[in-house]
Amino acid sequence: MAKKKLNIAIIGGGFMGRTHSNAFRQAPEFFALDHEPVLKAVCTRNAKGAADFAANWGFESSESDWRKLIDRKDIDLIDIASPNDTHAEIAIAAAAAGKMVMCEKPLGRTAAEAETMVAAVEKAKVPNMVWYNYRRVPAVTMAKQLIDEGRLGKIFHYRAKFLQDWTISADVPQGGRGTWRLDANVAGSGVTGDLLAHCIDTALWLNGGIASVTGATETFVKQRKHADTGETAEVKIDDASMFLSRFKNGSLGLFEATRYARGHKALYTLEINGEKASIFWDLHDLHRLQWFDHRDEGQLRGWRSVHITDGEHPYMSHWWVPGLQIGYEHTFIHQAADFLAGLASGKPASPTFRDALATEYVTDAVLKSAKSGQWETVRN
Ligand code: SOE
Repeated sequence: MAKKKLNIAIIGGGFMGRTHSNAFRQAPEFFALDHEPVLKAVCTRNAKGAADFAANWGFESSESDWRKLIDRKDIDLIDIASPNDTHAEIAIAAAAAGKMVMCEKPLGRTAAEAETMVAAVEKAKVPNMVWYNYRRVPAVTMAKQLIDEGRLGKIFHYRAKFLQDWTISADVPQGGRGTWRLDANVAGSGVTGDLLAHCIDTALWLNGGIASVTGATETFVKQRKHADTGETAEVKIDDASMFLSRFKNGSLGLFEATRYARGHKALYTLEINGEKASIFWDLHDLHRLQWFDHRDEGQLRGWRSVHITDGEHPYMSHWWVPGLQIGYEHTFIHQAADFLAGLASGKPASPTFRDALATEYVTDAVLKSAKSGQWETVRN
């Protein structure tokens, strides 16, 4: 059967533009899909940069004005991989033009902004998805399966952290290429929207909704030079953020994200403790799932380190032979494949924009609580 061509335009040629381009290139090579992704166009602000990116990744054309892509009849899907302050405007215009929309996380800079994006894709009834890639680490997907099968029993605790150390120096500017995450106007928030959002998305998926939170944030470096203006200005993002939560299922949550954990570059870990069993996962050892089962024979009871590389593990039958592991970029390939499979089956892959809005409600409540010093109810 001839495959249906799906013409894709990616907006953004940075780190995420690369992960998404690679995902759409690789997905049809490893997954049997009805759709054939076609890299039609890439857009970055700099025309030469866009042309170079297009040549490197095999895009048919390049642009420096994203609006031209929205007007093009030969584009089916707009994939937003540009900084956070561009997400809403592009997504709303793309949906109004009847295009499918995929968006890098976080969906919006605030929940209010994200709501406008959800309304736009739902009004236009266009397929949509947010790139919360860590759901598609095979070990994390497997954790979801084990929880859904009831193997952990009642869940008591959910614990997650995402630690980095790249902004400790006061010389790192705010704003500009590579450092826009430090500019609140562009990013919305600091580690709450950038890193905790990953932890929250995974938590909501694995352990269900969060009812209330109490949090604290800190901005350790108060002033930084702005890369665009050269002026030193107040830093308005949170450098570190932590919160306690009550999940709707009665379990307690403990979350932390920071860019000031010296020695840690991207340490995302999560642990879930249930009545019958516990799970631990670590991004630096992403192909392993640590599993403790209280039902094991007493003398031999202990933590097992399961190498998630067998054909029977999630996604792994699509890759090499048992025992050979895959990595970070594969999470994006899995997500692209799931999105395309969802188009064919009519069963949308998650997280949709609406699913991702739930994360925004939590991050908004954490930031509100950091200001109020109170427990805050999470909108649902
Ligand atoms: C920040 O450094 C960052 O690149 C995040 O923006 C990504 O979402 C995360 O996966 C890795 O760290």
